[in-house]
Amino acid sequence: MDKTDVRRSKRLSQVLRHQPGSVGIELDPHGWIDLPTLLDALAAHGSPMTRDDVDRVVRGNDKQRFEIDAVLDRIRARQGHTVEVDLGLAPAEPPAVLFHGTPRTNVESILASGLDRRQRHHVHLSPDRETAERVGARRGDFVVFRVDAARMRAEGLIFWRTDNDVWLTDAVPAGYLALDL
Ligand code: HQG
Repeated sequence: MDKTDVRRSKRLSQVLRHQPGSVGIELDPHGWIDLPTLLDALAAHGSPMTRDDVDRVVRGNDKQRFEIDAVLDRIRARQGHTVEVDLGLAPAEPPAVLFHGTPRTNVESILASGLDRRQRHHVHLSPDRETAERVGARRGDFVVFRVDAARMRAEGLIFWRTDNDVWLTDAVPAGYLALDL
């Protein structure tokens, strides 16, 4: 994906996850917005994109962040929202171990109080160490935690899986976490 498309992708993330109001739109309760409405709104707020641009950004997205519903001609972010949305995900059985990459500066606080969802709706967990490394590396020097998902499940905690293989849960208490050295 070239630089301009990365910029378009970031703009779509901002509007579809965090600030639909910044271009004067409202998402439906499940996070969807009609594509023609979105394109008009982006054009009216200084970030014009064509339908082809959006299709290309959705298709070429490294993490498949967005989904298009071709039947109803609408789009949404698959996860990562800070605005209230119900993604309609069904609880799912996670792998026995999940991973979470985070800046090294967070270690002490996470070991003391566990992982919490911060601005997002859920804690985001990765199915493999490599993905967690990429998430952690977004902010520089990082560590990776192992999450004992099997024991969390056995003890009644719930997980959801997004279509792009991100595992979500409400919180990870410190007792289920270990640094993956
Ligand atoms: C940390 C990106 C201290 C947590 C990525 C993380 C991911 C704590 C940060 C997705 C803490 C929140 C999500 C505690 C949590 N003390 N720090 N008690 N509890 N944290 O961005 O997981 O590109 O909201 O470790 O690739 O980093 O947006 O979550 O460092 O998949 O598609 O608080 O976002 O995907 O940061 O990233 P974030 P995240 P996209």
